[in-house]
Amino acid sequence: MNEFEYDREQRAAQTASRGGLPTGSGLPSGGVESSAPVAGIVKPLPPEWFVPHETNAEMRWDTLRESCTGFHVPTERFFVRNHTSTPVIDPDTWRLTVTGDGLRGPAVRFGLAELRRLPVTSFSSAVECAGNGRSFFATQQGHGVPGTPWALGGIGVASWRGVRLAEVLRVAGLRPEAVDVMPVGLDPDYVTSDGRNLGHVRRPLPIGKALDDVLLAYEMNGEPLTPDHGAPVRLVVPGWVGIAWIKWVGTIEVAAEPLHSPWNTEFYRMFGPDYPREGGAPLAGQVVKSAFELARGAELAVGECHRLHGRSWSGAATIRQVEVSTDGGRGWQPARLLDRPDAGTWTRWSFDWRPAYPGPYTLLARAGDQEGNTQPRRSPNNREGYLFDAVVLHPVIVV
Ligand SMILES: Nc1nc2c(c(=O)[nH]1)N[C@H]1C(S)=C(S)[C@@H](COP(=O)(O)O)O[C@H]1N2
Ligand SMILES: [Mo]
Repeated sequence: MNEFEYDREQRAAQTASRGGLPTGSGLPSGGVESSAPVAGIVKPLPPEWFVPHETNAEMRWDTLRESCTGFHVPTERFFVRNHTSTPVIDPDTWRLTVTGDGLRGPAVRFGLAELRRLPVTSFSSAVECAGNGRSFFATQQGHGVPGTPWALGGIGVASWRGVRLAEVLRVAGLRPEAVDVMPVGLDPDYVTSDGRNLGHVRRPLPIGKALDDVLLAYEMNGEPLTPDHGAPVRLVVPGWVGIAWIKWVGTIEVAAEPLHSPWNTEFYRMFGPDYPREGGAPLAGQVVKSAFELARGAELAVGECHRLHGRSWSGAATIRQVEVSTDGGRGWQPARLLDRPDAGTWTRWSFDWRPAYPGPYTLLARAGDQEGNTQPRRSPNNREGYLFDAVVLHPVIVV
């Protein structure tokens, strides 16, 4: 059995046995301590696991290892990105309505039990906010941007189980003329800071992607979806920015002409001097990123061997290689990949380092994927701070 097979087994075991809070180190004695709750998020947000940002909760990378979480992020510690607040929906009375002129006939409604009777598909995939890494535009590129100041914890990988959107559209009677599909969330209307009510969170998806690999998921990590992650049903859109992964889906509009919403016109496009006035194309695929499972500013003992861990991912293709620099980017050495790279998820890696001298160091990790996408020194500046893919400087102190 090679290292990848070993890892795959661990991964399968983890999916099978998930549930409950991680035990062991990483938590203060007495269990999970709750931080100040984030308005609108239902689950507890212990400060060991999350950094709160307004209505959102960022996953902490530095405590991922201590609790032996493995390949998938347990649902309890998965990041949450809410435009408004988590609705708690009764799965027994919930209905999905599929409607629009992209269908041959009238609207079709599905209950949860009906969806569960359709062919089942499951796979692992990363959901990542388009703004993940946004704070580094300011700290590394001197380009301050509004919006949630994510470090790198606006991402999580879970196993998802559900029915293909293609199957549901087929049952609903899709016309060949259909071009766009718009899932609409059941969370409260989104009102901007200047008081405009933009209605329910919703974003059109081109029919090509909708019929390709998109899932209407009702399970995450082997359990029914939890309220914060879209119960009873959310979209899973492999490789695409998180906003495409609409949670709490109530309606799906299928149209024979292009659809628009503020989430594909006003937001989630690249804006700024380098882009057209109406913005670049609606954001679709995610970029390449890498993260250390280590605190920023961590103290490491001089002369000892440290096994550094991290993960790299790309929305476009499987990870091809990961390199680490311990001297601020002058020298690079390959990291050891711990997973067989797989499209749509992350690849874990490790790197052994024995620092010879005390003092401050800057660690860097950079990955490339099979399509030749890599991590540049600078990301394209854009007004909203989307798609930060540059190499992140990770300061540590050797003592
Ligand atoms: N209905 C609805 N769906 C939504 C959102 C939302 O606010 N409302 N946020 C989106 C964004 S921006 C992201 S990044 C992901 C986050 O998924 P998670 O909270 O399960 O991690 O959900 C997406 N789906
Ligand atoms: Mo997002």
